[in-house]
Formats: sequence, structure tokens, C-alpha cells
Amino acid sequence: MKLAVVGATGLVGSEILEVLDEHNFPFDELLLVASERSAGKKMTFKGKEYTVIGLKQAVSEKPDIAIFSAGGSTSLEWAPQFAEVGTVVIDNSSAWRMDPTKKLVVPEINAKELKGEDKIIANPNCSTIQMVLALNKLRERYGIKRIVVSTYQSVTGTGKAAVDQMMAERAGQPADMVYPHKIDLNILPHIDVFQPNGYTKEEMKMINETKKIFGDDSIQVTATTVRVPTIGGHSESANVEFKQDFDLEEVRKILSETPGVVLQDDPANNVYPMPLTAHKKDEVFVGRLRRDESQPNTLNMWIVADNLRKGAATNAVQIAEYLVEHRLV
Ligand code: A2P
Ligand code: 11C
Repeated sequence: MKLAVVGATGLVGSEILEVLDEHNFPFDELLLVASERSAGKKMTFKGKEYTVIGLKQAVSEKPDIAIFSAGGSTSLEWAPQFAEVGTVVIDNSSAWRMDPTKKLVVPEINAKELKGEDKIIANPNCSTIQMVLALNKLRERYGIKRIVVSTYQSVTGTGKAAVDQMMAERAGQPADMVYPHKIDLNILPHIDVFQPNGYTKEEMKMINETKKIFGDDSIQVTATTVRVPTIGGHSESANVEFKQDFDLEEVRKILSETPGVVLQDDPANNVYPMPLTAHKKDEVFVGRLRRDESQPNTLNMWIVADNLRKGAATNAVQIAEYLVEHRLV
């Protein structure tokens, strides 16, 4: 097993390395890949020193699996070249997600769709992953008619430069501006680029990816995605209208038994999910469960996950683990 991590020097890339380490992912050879700017740089993984290589060299090494997290344009250009030499690419960018010939995978929900011939597999957007994982078993039990979601997203979703902007502002130093406005002590109702319909690309990702992962175009989704000055993870307020009525105790039971989901719902003791407590964890945390008293069959819930973990690195590594376990590579 020869494994390549493309974008190894970035925020998601370094999280992928941490998760590979924690999960003891089995490989014989590891290639750490980044832009030509970083080629030659030394990095340490599990006490061993590696030299970062560029994409051209990485393709020539014909890895079995390449986990990509180096932006959409890098994926568009290079994923097909890896696929061509037989590598299975697990891609974190938005480049291939809505391509009808590519699978969009959250392993707990739809890994069973994966086949040996899938050479480029898309990892969904972070804010989508945590929402669909929290809702999947409830959807199986009650059916979902409509989701109204508002997000509170960590600056880590933008990358290292955005964390640097926030920290420089916090320290009162001149900041290189990644966002169009200050982010510390502020909130931006703006993630990714605005689309002609007035929504942002992030909002459209949540809408379109949810339908594709659930394999159900009839689910109505509307989203408002917001950047907040946190680093531990993304939070979401979801208002979910089911097709049939639910029992709140049963909802708690289903969520507490959903693999990958942790129920944290004890308001009397101030227990609810938060980015600070979700940070560096692989699971999706759910709390503040309550019936929407303004409308039948509708639940309000609060969902938090580390966007660099289950929202990106963990999900990608779990796909790789599935491929290995099921001998699809
Ligand atoms: P590099 O460090 O060489 O620029 P982040 O989202 O945290 O900024 O990380 C982006 C990651 O994607 C980094 O590892 C970065 O490498 C990598 N990357 C960016 N552009 C390219 C490219 N054109 N080819 C390969 N890797 C790239
Ligand atoms: C954010 N969700 O928090 C974005 C980051 O399509 O993979 C991930 C963008 C993507 O800014």
C-alpha cells in the first residue's frame, strides 16, 4: 500500500496525517505532496523524516491511494492524471462532488456504493458532512421533508491564512486580509462566492450535496452559512421537518445509537455541543434537541463537529479505510 497525501503542508493535510497516525492506517510507503514551492521541504511523521515532493513526481510513483486536499483547481488538473496511472483519488475539494459519474461519500451513510472502478471519490463539504451524518438515521426512521439550516463556521475552513488573519487582529497586529472584512469580534454572513441567485456557493453546496448523499432530490434544503471567529469546529442550527411525527425520546435513542454521532444534550447541566469541546474529535456532536412548537413534525437541533476532522480529514481517511478493508484498492 503506497499512500499519497496531496496538500500535506496545509491545514487539512496536517490533520490527515494526525488522523492516519491515530487510526494506525496501514501503509508501506507514504508520499507527502505539495506545490513545487514546498518540494524538498522536510516533514516528520511517526518519528520518520519525509521529503515533500511535487505532483509530477507523485504521479510517477503510482500510489494506490491519494488523499487530495490542495484546492479545487489542483484536483481538477491532477486527479485525472493519478486516476490514469491506477491511483484511487479521495478528493476533499468541491471539484468533482456534483459530477454524476463520481460518488460523494460519507462512509456511515453510503460507502456501500463504492466499487473497484471508482478512481475519483469525492469527500463532501464539511458543513454538509456533519449535518447529513446527524440526520441520516432520523431520515431512515421518519423521512425528511425540509431542512432549514444556519451555520456558524470556523475560520479553519478557509485555511491557514484565515487563522493567521484572525490571530493577527486579535493581537492588534497588521493582518493580511483573507476575508473582505475583519473577522475577529465580527461575523460574516458570507462563505465562498456569491451566486446569481443571492446564495453563496457554500449554501448551494449544503443544498445540492445533501440531496446527492441521501439520493433524494425531493428533500427541500435552505441554508444560511456564516463565518464566526472560532477555530475548533463548525456549528449548525438545523430545523428539520419530518414526513411523520416523532417521539423526542426515540430521537434521543436513535442519535445515541448512531455510529459517529455523540449526543450531548443535558441543558440542566449546561451540556451541549461546542466548537471548543469538538476540537480534534472525530465525531459529530448533537444537542439542544427540542420540538418546534410552531409547526408539526419538526425538530430543532444543534450540530457541532471539527470541520478539519469529520468535515474533512477523518471522513477522507475513513473512505480510504473502507477501500482497504473491502479490497477495492
Ligand atoms: P504549499 O504549502 O506548497 O502551498 P491550506 O488550505 O491550509 O492553505 O493548504 C493548501 C495545501 O494545498 C498546501 O499543502 C499547499 O501546498 C497545497 N497546494 C496549493 N496549491 C497547490 C498546487 N498548485 N499544487 C500542489 N499543492 C498545492
Ligand atoms: C469553509 N466549508 O468552511 C468551507 C471549506 O468545498 O471543501 C471547505 C470548502 C469545500 O469555508
